[in-house]
Amino acid sequence: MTRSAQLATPLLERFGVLAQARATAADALRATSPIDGAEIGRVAPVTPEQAAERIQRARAAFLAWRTVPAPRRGELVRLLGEELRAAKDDLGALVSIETGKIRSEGLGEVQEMIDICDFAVGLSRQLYGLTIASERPGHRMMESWHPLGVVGVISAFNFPVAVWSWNAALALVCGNPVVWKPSEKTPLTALAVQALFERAAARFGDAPEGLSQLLPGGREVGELLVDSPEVALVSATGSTRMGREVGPRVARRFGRVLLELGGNNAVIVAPTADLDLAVRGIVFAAAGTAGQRCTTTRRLIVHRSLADTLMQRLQAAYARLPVGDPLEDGTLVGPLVDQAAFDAMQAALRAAEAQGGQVSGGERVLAQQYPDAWYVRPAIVRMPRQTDTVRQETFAPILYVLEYEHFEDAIALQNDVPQGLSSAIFSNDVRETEAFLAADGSDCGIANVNIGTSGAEIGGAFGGDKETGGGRESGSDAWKAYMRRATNTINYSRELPLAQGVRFEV
Ligand code: UN1
Repeated sequence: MTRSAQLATPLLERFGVLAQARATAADALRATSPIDGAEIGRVAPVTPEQAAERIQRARAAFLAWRTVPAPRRGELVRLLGEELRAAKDDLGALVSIETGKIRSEGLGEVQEMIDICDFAVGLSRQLYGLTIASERPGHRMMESWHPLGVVGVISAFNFPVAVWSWNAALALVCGNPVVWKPSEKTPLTALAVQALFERAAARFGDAPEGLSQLLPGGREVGELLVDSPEVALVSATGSTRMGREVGPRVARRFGRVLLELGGNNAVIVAPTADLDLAVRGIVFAAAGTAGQRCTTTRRLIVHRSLADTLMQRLQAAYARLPVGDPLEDGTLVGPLVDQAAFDAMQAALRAAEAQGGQVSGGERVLAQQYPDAWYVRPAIVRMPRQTDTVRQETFAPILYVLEYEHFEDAIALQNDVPQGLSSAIFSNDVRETEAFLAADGSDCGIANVNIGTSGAEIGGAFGGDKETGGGRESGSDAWKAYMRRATNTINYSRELPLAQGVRFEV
């Protein structure tokens, strides 16, 4: 048995999913660890019939769950949070093994799940509607928020479990069951999370059967979820290409979508920036998670006067970055998820070079030790301008560096990409930072000052506009996407005045 399989096996055993992770079917999904490329499990995909049946089961659960008082629904999410706390080390380790994240980021992902559970428990007592002044005497208006229906979740490999939790914790307190199609690259962490959910449901006692359903499988399974009229909301995280297909398909049946697609996140470094902060913020956001977050910093827009100094400092920091086994203490950059990710990175670097870029780093490392895994030195590429390649999202640690002279040009460059997820400015000039945050500043769903683009907390709404898809998950009032709104007008008078002064008397 390889090392990654050796480490994964006892974890799967503790979650009680080892048998499910040892499927023998010819079409089983193969989970491999990016750490060494070795197989760590096989999971049987659902057949179309099973998928339809699980969606039906969720639908049946909805009919019961929607009438359970929201604070009681919150109790189930509280128990889920407890299970996650108890399993944090094991689940964090499994996330690291299945995705190649460093230990601290695997644990951080589970912490993010715990945080959203806590948030959702509080929210379960705060699903407020408004009362609204009526124009008619003896009338009152209000709005009520009701459970929506089955929520379908399609998640990506890079946050294999946190994305489910942002959706599931809110959906559950909002009165909705969840049907989850995890990335086919990460079926094992999905099995583990489903097992934790079932433990929480068993402790809860009278939760309707089928509140959380797992649909392991490939694209066809995702399509079933997208096309099912029983699925009221499809929350999909992944590439813009995927979103372009999912959005219209769900719209065709008048379903609701929540899309979390690509990002092409930039950091602006202005002349007054605290460079120590900027260097730390940029290195974590650009090279951390091996560049495989949707919030990863992919572009650096630096004032001309600082460009050489900042480049030197970044290059020195990059040279010290420990790349290697993500389970080892001290490693900061783990592997890319697979060879396809490596090939895409190399293709982007060659294209950037052809467009005038000066590349440093980006080469494969540790190939002798791990012939089937894909470790790279994070790359910095100084670009003469924002070319086609820079405007695309490549899911790898490539930081393109662009220079600016006037502040307005920095904002224009920042916004001149198709994506609109996250952005940041390092500056101590309040005029600049406020301009960056203003209506005609950054056009992203996330705009930060003096911190990097990645690592958002769950308390805010998470998501972005343009090709990022427009969805918002997690904190603030993102819960509203998971409920349907009813406007109620109540007449407590003995008259029947019509709105807008219309007269209609027989
Ligand atoms: C993602 O990469 O899909 O802000 C989500 C962050 C994390 C979430 C990333 N909280 O980087």
